[in-house]
Amino acid sequence: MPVVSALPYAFSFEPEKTALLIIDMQRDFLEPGGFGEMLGNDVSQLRTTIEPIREVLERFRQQQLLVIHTREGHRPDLTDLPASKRSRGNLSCGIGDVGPMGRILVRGEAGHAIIDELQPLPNEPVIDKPGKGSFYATDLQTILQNHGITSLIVTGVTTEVCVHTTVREANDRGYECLVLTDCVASYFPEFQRVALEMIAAQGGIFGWTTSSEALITAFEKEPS
Ligand code: TIU
Repeated sequence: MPVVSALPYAFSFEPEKTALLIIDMQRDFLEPGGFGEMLGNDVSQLRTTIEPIREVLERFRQQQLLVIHTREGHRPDLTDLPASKRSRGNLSCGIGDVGPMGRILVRGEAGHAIIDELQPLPNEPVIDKPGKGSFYATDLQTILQNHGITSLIVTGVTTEVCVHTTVREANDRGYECLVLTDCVASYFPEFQRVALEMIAAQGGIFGWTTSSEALITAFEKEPS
């Protein structure tokens, strides 16, 4: 069984019971003109995650392990968009409005798509989620159960929002989560640091953290 050097202590996992979760690597969060920028953020800060995620993704594909992508977004008729989420932020161009990459955070629009660098393969499930957590109002848990998954390698954006919400949801459902520190990013450096510390604090209250390099080293020592 691969063992990864991690915080708060070593993380052991059975590769065939482990899925790679890539959260919301969408143009709306990583490219100018999308939801992230409409919220006032410098979206270029998240792009450091692309290359390390691509390397981990390559390992999972080579070993034919389960890879799951998520996208945050809403139905074109916005019937799954709570009024509270739509009005939050008093944005002049908010969810459902037309921006430079099409309607903001709406399924099927250019901005909603996963970035070119991390395009899913046809055999990789894509979870469309209306909220920040990947379990809320989705079939993620059913898919994980059907594949016998007990551990998740967690990557994507943003660390303190959709990554944290998902890790908390997963932890309460009994999944062991390892968050890759260089494969998650925040628009706020301070939140990145603290959000990662919060996961591994108190003996791993939500899970474990480590680098993509440490995970790849563990795979190389003990390929599945
Ligand atoms: N705003 C922000 O940091 N994040 C989100 O709205 N969604 C995700 O984190 N995917």
